[in-house]
Amino acid sequence: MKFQKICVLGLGYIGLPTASTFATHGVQVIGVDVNPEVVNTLRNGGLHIQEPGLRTLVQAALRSGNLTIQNQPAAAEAFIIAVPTPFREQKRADLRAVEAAAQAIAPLLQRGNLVVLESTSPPLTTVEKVAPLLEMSGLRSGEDFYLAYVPERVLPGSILRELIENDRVIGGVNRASAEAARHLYSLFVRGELLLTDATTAEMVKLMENTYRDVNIAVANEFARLAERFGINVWEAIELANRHPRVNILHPGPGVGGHCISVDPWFLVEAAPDLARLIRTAREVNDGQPHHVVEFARQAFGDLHGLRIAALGLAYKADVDDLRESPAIEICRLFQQAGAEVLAFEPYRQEPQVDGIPLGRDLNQVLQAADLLVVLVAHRQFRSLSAAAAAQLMRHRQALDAVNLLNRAAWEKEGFQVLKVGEGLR
Ligand code: SAJ
Repeated sequence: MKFQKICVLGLGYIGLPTASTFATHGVQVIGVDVNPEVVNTLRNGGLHIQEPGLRTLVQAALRSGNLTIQNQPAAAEAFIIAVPTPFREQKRADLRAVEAAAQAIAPLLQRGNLVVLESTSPPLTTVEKVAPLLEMSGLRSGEDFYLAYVPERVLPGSILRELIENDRVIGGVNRASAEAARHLYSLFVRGELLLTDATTAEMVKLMENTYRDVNIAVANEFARLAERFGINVWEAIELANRHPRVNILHPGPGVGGHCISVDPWFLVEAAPDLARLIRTAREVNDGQPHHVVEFARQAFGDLHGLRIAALGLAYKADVDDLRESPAIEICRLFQQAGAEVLAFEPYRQEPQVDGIPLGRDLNQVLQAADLLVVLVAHRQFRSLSAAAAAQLMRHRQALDAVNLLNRAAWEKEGFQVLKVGEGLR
């Protein structure tokens, strides 16, 4: 089976790198996005998202003439659906974009085509939701056309490398579909291609992110316990991780992003009577921003009127993505408590984000602040000097949610330093 022309629906963090990588491997790719701004930006040589190496890759794909950007899908030998699956009210999966993509493909579908769903989806979405929509074409999935679920597993910040190197799980609605999808991904994936059925592949994806969420939740709970017992959780984790079968993750301000903070809910929604630990872990991680603000209140007293310099709004270090960011929630909670927040996010230039004003640079944000709050461990913040901050700030108080500040260096400059996971002194 040869794939010379494919159509990728959704040009976000997954679809755009995937479309561009196929294009730079000699495949003709129609990249589709329903957002006209995204289409215009890409057509004019711009990028609407940031990811290391992505600009060079997209430019190479466009220059090769293999990648074209459109707002509607067109006939192709394979279709890849890489649209978002956020959640709606009550933490229920919002499959409207997946359904719309399948509906848009159905009239274009021809015998022998392959359709792949990559978007993270609740169990049974491929066979119960996507297949029937595609079959409106009059063609039968697995017989007249191939259908597979192939989850993406790339880590934001390392997407381009992981896209090629990671093993891929290929879930076909039948064996022939899995084989067809294997052919497609073998065009550029150097990791192993592991074949299974579509529902298992959906479950695998959800299990991976749920596993990480539950492990972060236990780390956050350990941090709270350490705070109560007056010990340093970071040291305790390092020591516990010297055990050959223990690998505790990092506590922090909470869990954000469009994956780990969302996906476990798909399992809770599908089987609330069974997914009890999963729900609790979600609640622990969702509660972490409140916990951090309460911790600050205990240490620094009334937050009303406090001028806060907040470092970082992204959902994690060294990315520009703000989706579900716990840093944003913490800033909002500080605002609700009457504090005046000015944030610095090196990856964003807009004057404000969700009602949180952004400063132009570190100095402006630190100027006359009463409390420095480190919310994201961006590379740019690692060289932050305690002496320089001490010069600029009105009061020498710091709250570190990501274990970035060197306590001794900051205390030497007269700072009162509060760290998530370390008991009050
Ligand atoms: N976090 C912690 N402590 C840790 C690790 C992470 O608090 O020890 C926080 C981060 O700060 C962030 C959130 O968790 O707010 C998620 O970050 P992450 O780096 O763990 O994961 P994502 O969401 O960027 O990417 C995940 C990855 N999944 C797994 O590692 C199992 C990635 O491989 C997936 O492809 C991606 O979700 C996805 O698209 O589903």
